[in-house]
Amino acid sequence: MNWKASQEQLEDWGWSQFWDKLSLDQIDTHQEPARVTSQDRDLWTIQTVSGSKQARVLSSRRNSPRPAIGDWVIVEPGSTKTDPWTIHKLLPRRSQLTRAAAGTGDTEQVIAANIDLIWIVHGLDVPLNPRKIERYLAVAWESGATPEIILTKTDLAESIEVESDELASITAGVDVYRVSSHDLDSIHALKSVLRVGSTICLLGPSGVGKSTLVNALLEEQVTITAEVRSSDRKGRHTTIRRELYRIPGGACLIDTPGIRELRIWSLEEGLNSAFPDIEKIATECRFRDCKHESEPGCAVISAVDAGTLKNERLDSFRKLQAEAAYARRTTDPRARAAAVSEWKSVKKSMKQHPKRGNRK
Ligand SMILES: Nc1nc2c(ncn2[C@@H]2O[C@H](COP(=O)(O)OP(=O)(O)OP(=O)(O)O)[C@@H](O)[C@H]2O)c(=O)[nH]1
Ligand SMILES: [Mg+2]
Ligand SMILES: [Zn+2]
Repeated sequence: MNWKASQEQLEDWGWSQFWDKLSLDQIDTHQEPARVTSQDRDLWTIQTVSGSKQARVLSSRRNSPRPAIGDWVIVEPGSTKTDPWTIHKLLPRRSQLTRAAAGTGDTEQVIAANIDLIWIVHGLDVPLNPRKIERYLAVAWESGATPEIILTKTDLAESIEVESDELASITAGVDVYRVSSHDLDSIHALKSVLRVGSTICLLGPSGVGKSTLVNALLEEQVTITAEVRSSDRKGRHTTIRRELYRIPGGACLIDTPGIRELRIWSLEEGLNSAFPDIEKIATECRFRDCKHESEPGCAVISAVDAGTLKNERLDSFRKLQAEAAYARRTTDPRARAAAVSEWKSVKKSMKQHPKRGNRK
């Protein structure tokens, strides 16, 4: 099938001019673009102009990046109808949501690629943890997509106004939506702001209602949900695989498994975007590279002393900053080398000041 003639179908799945320009000279006549919608080990499900297919990666190059959910790839049909398709190439990503993989944390895990929005989902049946939301916001901004906060289970919220006060201080400039699966109007209101062809990745701990929301927006049971534990309202990690769904005539939604711990893989601009208040105050610091720890003339520390910035928020900022620096040191060889030489000069200066070095 000539994919060019049916390109509109791909636009519903998020294809845009961005890749059109890039891929024109990369696609052979027997190849076509497709979007990765799910993955089960070495088998990917892709959306092509002729529907959903199974595909494998051409394994000739060992270290080439593996496709993530949401990736656009160049594919070729299998030799028979039942053969899986072949993924030849990964097209450049417009955005990518990453974290450090579970375990030692020294490998990158791409949660989703080519996303426009990230929905940070929190269930109002449990107290809101502002520090957790800050972490999610920083990671989300870092991806290149725009974060939004989705508060679910409004029907179970006891003190929603208290929650909103606390939330307002950490989510300045971020849209916040409140929904309940028992209130269809709230679901329709959310659905009405979705852009056709845009891609949204849902992110949050287990049991907050991500899959319930996906089903509600699709008006179809596409993914399973399960009750939370009644003792502590913790979820049961029901969704085990990331999957991209399309609302007919609407946006694409990526449902993800509940996150136990969102570890930082890389964090640069995302940190400032999540803490615009600190970024603004920091322009007044005496030193441009002020870390807001104990430097003289630090405007951020002054703001905490003056009570205009919450200490917990600065702590949270520093913690993420330190975690990002740690991740850089342990993963990027160049950054690691720089950190080592910095450490050497610290040790050297301690030798030059033996008293300080020996002081107990
Ligand atoms: N009362 C109420 N219950 C909800 C709402 N949204 C979800 N739930 C319930 O919360 C439980 C967990 O929902 P899921 O959609 O499975 O949660 P999840 O975030 O997908 O969880 P994981 O897949 O484990 O990450 C289910 O019993 C849902 O019925 C809501 O707005 N109100
Ligand atoms: Mg789920
Ligand atoms: Zn400072």
